[in-house]
Amino acid sequence: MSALTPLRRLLAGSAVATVAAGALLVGPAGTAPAVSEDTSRAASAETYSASLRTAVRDLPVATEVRTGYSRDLFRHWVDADGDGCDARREVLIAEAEERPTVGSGCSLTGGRWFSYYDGVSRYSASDISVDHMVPLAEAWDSGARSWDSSTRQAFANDLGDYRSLVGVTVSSNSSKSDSDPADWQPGREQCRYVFEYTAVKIRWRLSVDSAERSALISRADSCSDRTLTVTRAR
Ligand SMILES: [Ca+2]
Ligand SMILES: [Ca+2]
Repeated sequence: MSALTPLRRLLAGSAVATVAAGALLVGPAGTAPAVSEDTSRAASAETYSASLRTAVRDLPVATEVRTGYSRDLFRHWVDADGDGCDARREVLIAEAEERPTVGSGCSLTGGRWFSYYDGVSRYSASDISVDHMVPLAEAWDSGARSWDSSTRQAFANDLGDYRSLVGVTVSSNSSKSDSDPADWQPGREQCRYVFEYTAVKIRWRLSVDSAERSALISRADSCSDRTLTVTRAR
């Protein structure tokens, strides 16, 4: 993934982020927000910042409950900004290392993507899955079961933080399935994975189970202790 990707993701998702997260530090074009910006919304956005090792220890611990879960309870791949491209395609376009041609109905032709879970490139959008960093079922277990449907939809289509949705190979996405980091971590870049996973849990105020907490701490303690900053979505 190129170094520009987070900025490109931020810009691509800016309209959604303004609605879902309530605030951005910069305007859609990277400019300072206008003075007239809705200050009540801006004031409601809370930013969390801590070192990775502190952040994993800050995650609230709770018993997880799968009862009642259905993937259908998270409406996903919506086109929130109405530009014809659903959230999945927005991510594919934003993360492409070589931009695909975008045709009618947001069909994607060509392009190149790098899947950091397994370190391989793919040259067709159909070979890339857009993974929910925190799987939908894991989110349900760890807090989303008490959310309303619009919050679950915002989570499942979150373009407001580049870490929430990630384009990876179909095979690595299916090997991950609904697992949390106690049961699955990618074959490479485990530090990046734990950093991004923790950021998404914090962004959505999700809890962890005790095995998950242990796995996150164990991994984080072997990683560079860089600062994790995240804007809360709720
Ligand atoms: Ca769209
Ligand atoms: Ca878990």
